[in-house]
Amino acid sequence: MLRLYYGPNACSLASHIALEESGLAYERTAISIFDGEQKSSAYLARVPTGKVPALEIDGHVLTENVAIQAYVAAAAPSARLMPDDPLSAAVALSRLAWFSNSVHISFRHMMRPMVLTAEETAHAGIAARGKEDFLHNLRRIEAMLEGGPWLMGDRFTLCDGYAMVFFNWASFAGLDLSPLPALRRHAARMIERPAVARVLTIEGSLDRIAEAVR
Ligand SMILES: N[C@@H](CCC(=O)N[C@@H](CS)C(=O)NCC(=O)O)C(=O)O
Repeated sequence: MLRLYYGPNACSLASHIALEESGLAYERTAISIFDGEQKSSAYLARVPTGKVPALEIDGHVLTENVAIQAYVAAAAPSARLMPDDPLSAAVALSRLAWFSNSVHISFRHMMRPMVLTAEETAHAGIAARGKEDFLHNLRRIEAMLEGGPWLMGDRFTLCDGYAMVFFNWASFAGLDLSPLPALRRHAARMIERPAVARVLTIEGSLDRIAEAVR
């Protein structure tokens, strides 16, 4: 039995897309991170990190998008969510790790500088640097799409689902996406996938993304 704990429009979108694309049977529970539900005693009793995503697998709780995605890919080999050859699989894993440890963090600095310091005079500077880093990271993803149409070439992989998190956040933050045509084409291709469209509908962001790719 699988149950995904996710926050609508949070980074857990990467795991949500992986599960929906995998064809595995799973249940989902939305956690309202804007209301602080991830810090409730009920959630902390299940997921001590107090973060989303978390995947409950027969009572075992797995955290971290990269680990959840790797589990899903291994549990559903017929969905072919990772490249087949070892080098390409390692490159895909390297991209997933970078998404998690750098791209996510740059957006966090941009939107939530207060998590780094309570010193209010520092917030504008941290947010500005976060925005600069996030835009730089989006340009790197744009360059990765050069060989396209997917991030790892001719086939959808877990990397594409994770990249959707950042397109979603960029459109939510109202960033100018016109200098990133490949990223916009990628998002347009993503929302044509029935599994991705289902997830974005459930999370409430399909219409905004459809507008942003026009
Ligand atoms: N590296 C983790 C990051 C998890 C994370 O920071 N999740 C955020 C949502 S994007 C969260 O739960 N924030 C709520 C909080 O920190 O209170 C992963 O990729 O799973």
